[in-house]
Amino acid sequence: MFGLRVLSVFSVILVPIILTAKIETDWFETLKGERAPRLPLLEFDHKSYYLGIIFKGSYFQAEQFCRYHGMQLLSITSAEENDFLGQNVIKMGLSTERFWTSGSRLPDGKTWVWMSTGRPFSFNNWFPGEPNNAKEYNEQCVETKINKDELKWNDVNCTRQLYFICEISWPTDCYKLLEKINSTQVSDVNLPAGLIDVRIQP
Ligand code: GN1
Ligand code: CA
Repeated sequence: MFGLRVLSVFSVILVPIILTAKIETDWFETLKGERAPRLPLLEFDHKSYYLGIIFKGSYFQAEQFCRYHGMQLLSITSAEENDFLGQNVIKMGLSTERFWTSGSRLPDGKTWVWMSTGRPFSFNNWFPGEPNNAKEYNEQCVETKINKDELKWNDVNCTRQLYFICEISWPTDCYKLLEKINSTQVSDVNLPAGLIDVRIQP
């Protein structure tokens, strides 16, 4: 009888606690980088980027590599972001190289969208005369390359072998929380009820 009661206390109270702790640990591990990429990353706004020069591959192989590392192929949504990436490509001595973005018109054959987010282009920086589906090469994917110190975009056939840029967007809540924690002064911290403040008062 006593054993049964202990068992029911265990299952009703302890199991949910243990499960919750496990879920929270998993979430924290993910945030900390357990599943997040272990590649050298660039940071801008609420995104991190991997400028991939490990191998050249098709648009699909580039996307596969990014996904494998918990990221996605690049999307560029502002002139500031385009400039930031361009400056880093130049800094890394890769100005003559071409990189895949996630830009594509594969879904309907005509609308340029970022496959990483599903959004149509809100900003663009095409080379003059692009996109041109040159020589009917079935150019459905977007590469980017430095021209006059900035990244310009061009449509090319998705099977071309190029380097690529992966990205990961940090969820706004997460990002705001990290920002809040980072900017919190120890002297501003109020302890919740039940905790004893042991700080030496000035
Ligand atoms: C041409 O010269 P290049 O390779 O950067 C073409 C592009 C095509 C690309 C296909 C002005 O670019 O539109 O997508 O070849 N540029 C022009 O290989 O025609
Ligand atoms: Ca083109």
